[in-house]
Amino acid sequence: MAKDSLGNSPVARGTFLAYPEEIDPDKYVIALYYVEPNENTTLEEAGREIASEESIGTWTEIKTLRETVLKYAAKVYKIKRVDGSGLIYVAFPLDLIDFEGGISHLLSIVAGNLFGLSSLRNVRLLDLQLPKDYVKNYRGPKFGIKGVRELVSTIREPRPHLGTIVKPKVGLNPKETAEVAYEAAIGGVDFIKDDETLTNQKFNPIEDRVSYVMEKLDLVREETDRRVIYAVNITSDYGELFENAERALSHGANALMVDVIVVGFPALRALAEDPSIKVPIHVHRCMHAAMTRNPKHGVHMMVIAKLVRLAGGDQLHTGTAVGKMEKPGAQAQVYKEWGGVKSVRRINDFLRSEWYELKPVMPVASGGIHPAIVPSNLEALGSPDIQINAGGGIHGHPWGTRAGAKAMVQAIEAYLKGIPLEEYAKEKPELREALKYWGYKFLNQK
Ligand code: RUB
Repeated sequence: MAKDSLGNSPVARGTFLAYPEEIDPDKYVIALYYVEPNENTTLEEAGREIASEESIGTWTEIKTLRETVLKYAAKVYKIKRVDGSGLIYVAFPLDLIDFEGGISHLLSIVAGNLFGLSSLRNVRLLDLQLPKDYVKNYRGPKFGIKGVRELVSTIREPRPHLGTIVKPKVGLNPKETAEVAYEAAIGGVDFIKDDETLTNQKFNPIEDRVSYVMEKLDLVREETDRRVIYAVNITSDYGELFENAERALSHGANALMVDVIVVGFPALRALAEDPSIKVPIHVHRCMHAAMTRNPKHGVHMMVIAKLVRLAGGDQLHTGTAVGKMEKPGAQAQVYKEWGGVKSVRRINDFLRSEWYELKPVMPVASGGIHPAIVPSNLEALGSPDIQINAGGGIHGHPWGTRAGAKAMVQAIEAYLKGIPLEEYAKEKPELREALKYWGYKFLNQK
């Protein structure tokens, strides 16, 4: 007899199982899991263990499981099996969830103890379907795609935005940072950001950095009539996070940036909902791969994207089609559509789509991008509502940052005009040089 830690009593069986037609998606949060149970555990048992552990159950039958408690039980209502593993849909009743508790409470349920259950060899939260009654408790992005476009005047003729990360990652002083920012902005970028590890270190404090960079960007505005956004990385523990925001804003910052996984979704939400913060928030995701990279275990980037939209990020890194970072893995037969470049596109399309009242979020492709791989990225990831960020792919140009930015602008133009890069490069020396220097690095990398 297969191990069944819930016991085989009719109560245990009925409590955590439902027929699909019994689940009204307006009344449940629905979580989709990829599950590989351990030997001696069936998929159905695995599903019931998740539903039980994350709602009203425990490892044994208990005397305090009263009739009045049963309505809070999560229910497994659909299982798709393939070779011992499978996809399991679990519906969590809305009454189980503390709406005031926000994302932390939601995660403690749908992504809580279940990851450590010994009966599961692997389990990955692939997606969350959140009903309107839940989503309406969140304000989402203040700016969203449209708001960011308004700032850089690309509303009338939408095109992909070009961003850069000041490089080297750390080590420059505020004046040197501002010099690099000026060169990139004059070269044509719409957006400049700090790298994920530069915050308020002694060698480059936020106040000085922001003052110098914004001075240079004001100059760019006078010279070119273009407004360029600078997202200041304020990532830090909670109290300091708001101190950093204040330091940046009081010195003229026109955007903020946070590393969402390390500061936490509630911190992002608190920033986005703070009425004194009247600038867009760029969301970096360093450390996400600790939970998103393994195709069998962890949390899919789609879930992180949904939570960032709830929390109020205006722009979010979602990955590249071609670049230096790995794509989400897709070995598992059973859910191919959740892996690879297709899944990045799927996330981007979610961020761009209508989602109740919450504004769309600008997806950001970043990581090893240089001109030659711009068309493949735009084609695969969707355009024009996307920002392409290049760090090394701009500052590493043999002629320097300004030429590097120009080459990237030219690559985007070529794609939008439907002209092959090599042909467009005949009239564009910066692009020609970039193609000569980097070739098609990363293009055929698996
Ligand atoms: C960009 C960079 C970013 C990564 C993050 O620099 O390193 O931090 O893109 O990855 P460069 P992701 O352009 O020189 O590679 O966007 O996938 O989270």
